[in-house]
Amino acid sequence: MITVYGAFPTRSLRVIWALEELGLDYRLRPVDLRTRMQDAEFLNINPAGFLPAMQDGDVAMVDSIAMLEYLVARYDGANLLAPAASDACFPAYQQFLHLGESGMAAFLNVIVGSKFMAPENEKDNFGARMAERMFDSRLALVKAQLGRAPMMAGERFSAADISVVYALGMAERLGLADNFGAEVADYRGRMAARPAFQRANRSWSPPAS
Ligand SMILES: N[C@@H](CCC(=O)N[C@@H](CS)C(=O)NCC(=O)O)C(=O)O
Repeated sequence: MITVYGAFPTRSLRVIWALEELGLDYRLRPVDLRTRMQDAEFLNINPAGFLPAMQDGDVAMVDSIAMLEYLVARYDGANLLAPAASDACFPAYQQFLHLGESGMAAFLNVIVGSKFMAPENEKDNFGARMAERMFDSRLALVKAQLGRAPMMAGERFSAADISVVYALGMAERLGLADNFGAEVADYRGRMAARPAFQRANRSWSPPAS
């Protein structure tokens, strides 16, 4: 049984969504972001204290994109979440799988820190404005892809959509969805309609504040 250490609305959604798409059994172990550094069981899996973390038998992992790649490599014999390396759509798959984190969500972490954790006089800062510009430039690549094809890997759903859709949702929660445009809105609607996405979202009960 795979255990996902997560919290709403963190990147654990990517892992849960992938597990739901693959029809694998899993257990969700909630971690409270506010008290995670006192959560000994969680810290045993990820001493660095960020989410998500995952345990699968002897395997303990961090980093949501690495986990997606692990699940694809170990459990996706039917190629539900990734094209074969020989497939013409593999390069786009690989690119957007990583771009969703390294080119999008990672920059948004800087904005989260500035908006919610920085002292008042440091909230509006050069780093946060630069992170927003970086995000927007990568968003343009997502928009260009949607001008060519319905999904990140082309005609077929893949883990690259899981990666990018999470980043788009995170951007929306930060008030950055104004320039998403119609194609991105339509794409998000199509992805949100997937039963596995809906089951993944239902698996959470947001912690009481
Ligand atoms: N690249 C990592 C990023 C992980 C990350 O930033 N997680 C956030 C929650 S979504 C977190 O735990 N932030 C608190 C921290 O980094 O200490 C991944 O994809 O898993």
